[in-house]
Amino acid sequence: MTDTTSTTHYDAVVIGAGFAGMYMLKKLRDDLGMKTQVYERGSGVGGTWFWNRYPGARCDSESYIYCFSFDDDLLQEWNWSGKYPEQPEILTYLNHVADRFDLRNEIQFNTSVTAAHFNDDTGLWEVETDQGDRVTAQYVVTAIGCISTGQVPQIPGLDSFEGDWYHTGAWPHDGVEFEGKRVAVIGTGSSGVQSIPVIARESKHLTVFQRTPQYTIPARHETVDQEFLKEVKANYTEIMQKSKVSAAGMPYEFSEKSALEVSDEERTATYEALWQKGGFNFLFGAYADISTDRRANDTAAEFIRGKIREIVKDPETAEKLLPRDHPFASKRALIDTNYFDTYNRDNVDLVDIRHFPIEEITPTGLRTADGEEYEVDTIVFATGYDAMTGTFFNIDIKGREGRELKEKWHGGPTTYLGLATADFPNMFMITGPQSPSVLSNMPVSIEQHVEWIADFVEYLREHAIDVVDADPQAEVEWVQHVSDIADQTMYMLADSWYLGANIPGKPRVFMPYAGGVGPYRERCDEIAAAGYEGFNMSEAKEPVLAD
Ligand code: N01
Repeated sequence: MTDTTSTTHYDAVVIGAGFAGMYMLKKLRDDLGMKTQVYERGSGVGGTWFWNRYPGARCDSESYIYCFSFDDDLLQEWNWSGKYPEQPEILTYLNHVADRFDLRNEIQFNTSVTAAHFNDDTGLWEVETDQGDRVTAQYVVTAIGCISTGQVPQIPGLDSFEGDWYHTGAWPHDGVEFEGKRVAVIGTGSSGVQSIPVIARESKHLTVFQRTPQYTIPARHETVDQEFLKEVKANYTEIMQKSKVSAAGMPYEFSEKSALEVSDEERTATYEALWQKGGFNFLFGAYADISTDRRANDTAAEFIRGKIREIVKDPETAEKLLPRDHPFASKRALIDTNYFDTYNRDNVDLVDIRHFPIEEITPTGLRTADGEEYEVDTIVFATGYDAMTGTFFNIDIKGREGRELKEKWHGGPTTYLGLATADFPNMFMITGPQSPSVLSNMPVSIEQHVEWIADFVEYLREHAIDVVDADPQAEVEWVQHVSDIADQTMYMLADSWYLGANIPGKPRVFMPYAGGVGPYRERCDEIAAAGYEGFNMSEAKEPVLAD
């Protein structure tokens, strides 16, 4: 596609400037001395935190572990204010990181990569952007996020709607005025559960359109306890190390007990204590078999249903909110601030669209299949993402002999370690499909991938290897392993975006790796120690050096 004689050549092109792209740039540029170009579609750094500015947006990981750990001074100097960091605070942090490490010069903003084609003759990637850039690079690293292509369902009539509508993942930077407005929120995943309580407070009336009721645990959000932060800072090395070898990238205590080996009284007391403590403690700290044994899981699910009945005053509304069709934490586990309480407000209604889906959006609102009309001024789509693969497919990626990534992955993504995919040489994916990614505290998984990729690139340079590709057989075995692990979990029993179930026509394949952050890291390290087992390496026909 590109005339390589007239283009700029880079050692590496990185796509995206969120946590992943920023750190990858720093490693390649500062540690390996590589000429690196980052392309970022937003006008600033931050990735998901640049786009997700909806009311109530904050992270479910506690702030002291939702950050980079690669620099001790950075860890010591940054002071989080919220226990769970809010979007503006995370974005401020990421801007601070960009300034502190002088990253902006190599990031071209407002630029989407539209195509990346591997040239078999030169062993180089040819990259094009929507701003007319045509460059070559030895390596392409995707740092495009797992949840970055929003999905607005195809409901007839949206074009005719006379009010305003928004998707949570593409929120206007100057905010949305809800005062005096009748608002519809469609969707009750993480984004819905976070935004609904805030929109309820700000709007005249809120109607929530719920397809699947959710299990959610109170976050117990508060300002950071300064004494706690002091203790954290004194012990950061151990805390981060514990996170790196843990199951989910968080330094929590994990229970080793079975929910079925204790008395009903003891179990209820444990659940109650963890419900009061809040956050992911409930999921990790209760019982080891909640995520693998349906009977154990049922005990937690029933406890949460009891809490919903207790909190929500109107029994009919409470009944609609009870999750029954999937196990607890088989969809993304949620934590919330006043979610169920919100349904006690006079200005909030809940509409069950499982049985009577939204049939049409009219100029003045929404109509459901039972013929009910809901007049609204504003519609908020909290309807999620074409996760894990959608953003890859937005880019025309072609590997060896013009093979399209979209065609290779038409039955679901296939990768080696979630880091590479056979026939797409010299392309690395940060938190790609079949790595722990979205089942973990993301910065921990991102740092592991960035450091592993940088070590590998250094190894390749030291060994004068120009082209590296995942071995197809190693990939087949990894894909099988990912699937075998998933089959042992509750994840297979829900219609979730982990399985692509939210996107009509998407193959039902479990996309992240559920074997745990610690064991995954160990496997990656073993592979590296064995001379990067499972990768085929060769010299390029015409090596090209960046100036
Ligand atoms: O999206 P979701 P999200 N008609 O896919 C419903 C991360 N995140 O943006 O469950 C009607 O989870 C859908 O219903 P159902 C986090 O990893 C993190 O909330 O498919 N309804 C569901 O209720 C998270 O998991 C944070 O039946 C439709 C909702 O919309 C991921 O991003 C904050 C529909 C979508 O839920 C995505 O979360 C925010 C349709 N056609 C996000 N299509 C934090 O860390 C979908 N729905 C806090």
